[in-house]
Amino acid sequence: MNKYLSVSAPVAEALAKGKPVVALESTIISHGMPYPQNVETALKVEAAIREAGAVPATVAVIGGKLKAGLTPEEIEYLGKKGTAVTKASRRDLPVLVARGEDGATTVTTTMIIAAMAGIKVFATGGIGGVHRGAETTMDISADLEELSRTPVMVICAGAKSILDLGLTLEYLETKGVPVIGYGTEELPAFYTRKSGFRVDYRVDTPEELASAFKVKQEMGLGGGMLVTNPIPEEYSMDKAVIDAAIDQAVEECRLKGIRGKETTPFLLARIKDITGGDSLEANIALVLNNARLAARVAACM
Ligand code: PSU
Ligand code: MN
Repeated sequence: MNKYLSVSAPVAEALAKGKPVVALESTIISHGMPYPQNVETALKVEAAIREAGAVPATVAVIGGKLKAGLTPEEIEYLGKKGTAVTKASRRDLPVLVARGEDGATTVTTTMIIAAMAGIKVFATGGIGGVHRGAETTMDISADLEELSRTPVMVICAGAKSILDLGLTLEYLETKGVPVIGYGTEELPAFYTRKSGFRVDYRVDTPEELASAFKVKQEMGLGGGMLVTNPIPEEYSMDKAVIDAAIDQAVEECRLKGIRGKETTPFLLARIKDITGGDSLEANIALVLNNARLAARVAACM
């Protein structure tokens, strides 16, 4: 086992016994939602995974340790500290760990730590991707690169149209990452079930997701797989409302000159403020939905 890795007792026990385990990220806690809803949601998502018969492994860097599996106290600590916790992508891990600091893991670093621990399935809300205007800013999330190299299945609700969804799909194609629609031919756009873009394959059962992932690893192709699971109908938002909020947030981001790792957290917070509580409710519902699917897929592995 990697000397910097620390797997919690329940997660270690489940892995040793071959029981299903689902990884969860922590940037969604620190940077993705306000306190205390972030902590409540994180605990609810863990509970949903347990109810579905799997063991949750929320991932973070705490005191320089790469943690797979947090206690409720550790989740509360990260949630309260909020954006004061370093948002940790691949490039941040060396210095954070060497200094013994804390970090909230993005999709990228959650995949890295999950893979180190031997966890194959990871549920979240949305992934990073190619930002709008990337043809000049070159702002492309490290999440896409990680999906191409690290063998973890990421189950999300698609990507928000804060990103250029067409370019995000092009990038994933170039990198050889399969983009699967769960019960849909169309890429979901996080708050809405449709985006106007097609996924590579539609898959309708957890068994088939698990089997495609297994075949990918057995062929030696390496890398991950992206499963996009549409938000439940009853929580999906009005496309015109959410698109207007996103356009406004993207424009404010440009005018303020916000760049780099601050971009995504800024956009997420602005969208939440512009749309009031509606987007937060949708966000919570879709994460729970993804966690339940992830638990079922993990059980098939
Ligand atoms: N997109 C969302 N919600 C999120 C994130 C992205 O809809 O919470 C977070 C995830 O942790 C993701 C990260 O991995 O932001 C991507 O950040 P960046 O765009 O800076 O790579
Ligand atoms: Mn970026």
